[in-house]
Amino acid sequence: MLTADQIAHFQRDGFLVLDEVVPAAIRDAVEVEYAGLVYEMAARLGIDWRGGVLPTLRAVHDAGHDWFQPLDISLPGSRIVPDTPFHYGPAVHALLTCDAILDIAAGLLGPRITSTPIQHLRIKPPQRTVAADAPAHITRTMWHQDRAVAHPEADATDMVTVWVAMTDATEANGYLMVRPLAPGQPMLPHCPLEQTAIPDAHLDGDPVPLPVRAGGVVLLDPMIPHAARDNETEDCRWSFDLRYQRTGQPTGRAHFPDFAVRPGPPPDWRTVRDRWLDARARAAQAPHVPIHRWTSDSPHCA
Ligand SMILES: O=C(O)CCC(=O)C(=O)O
Ligand SMILES: [Fe+2]
Repeated sequence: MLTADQIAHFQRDGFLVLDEVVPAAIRDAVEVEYAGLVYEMAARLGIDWRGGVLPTLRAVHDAGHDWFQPLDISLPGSRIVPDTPFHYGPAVHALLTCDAILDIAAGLLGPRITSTPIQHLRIKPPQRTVAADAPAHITRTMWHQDRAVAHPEADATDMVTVWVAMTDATEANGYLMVRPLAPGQPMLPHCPLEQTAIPDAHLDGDPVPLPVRAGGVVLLDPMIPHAARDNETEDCRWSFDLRYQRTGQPTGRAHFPDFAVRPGPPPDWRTVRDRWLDARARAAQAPHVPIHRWTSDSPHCA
């Protein structure tokens, strides 16, 4: 539950860092669920268990296996086919619907809250091991506003990003950074660069680093510019980014499923997983839906 001071801080600054939010039991269950997925990948490649989910994943990654999409908790923005992999399991669902997070979201959004489909796993291996064409979610993150990566129909949606640290986020492994939120912060131009990102000329103020310990969360206003540098360590940095919004407003990704989480009870995890499976089957039959509104012929992108 947020205090009145924390809510005021978030409303003024557009971010808030909170340590010790997600109970260890919920994080442990997520780790066990991911261990199952990663061991299966490793076994298929003839790689032994390396003493933990992240070291084993590291070996899978070093072997050149394409591991990100099968572990991500949503479908991709690229073309979806009938067997595009993704992961939605009971431990992930327990994380998305845990009271510790929903109480925080309720403090900012009120009592009727929906879990949006704009959510990702981010496991970032050491940058020196990441190929130039690797998916954006496993490498550094360029400056952007979250509002800008949803469709414009959601531009007035009351939404908060909840970034959950599964490992400590440090300077060395690429913690989140924000730029100060201007009063009435407008949407900044984004360009389809290496990632969809704000050109440097449109960024103001010094980056503010947001270190947080495993189990903590970073809350972000949809308009705050944020980024993360390379993971310069030899270990993986692990987080999830989740998003919640007022129920009834557009999510900005209508071709993916959302579900109400408050007032409870939320649907069972299998119901949510099945909605993702249905969305995948539909998307595979339909014309591709681009998730970005930005084109490179804008004058900002020259
Ligand atoms: O973890 C990262 O590198 C970026 C996360 C992010 O952009 C988000 O959660 O909205
Ligand atoms: Fe973001």
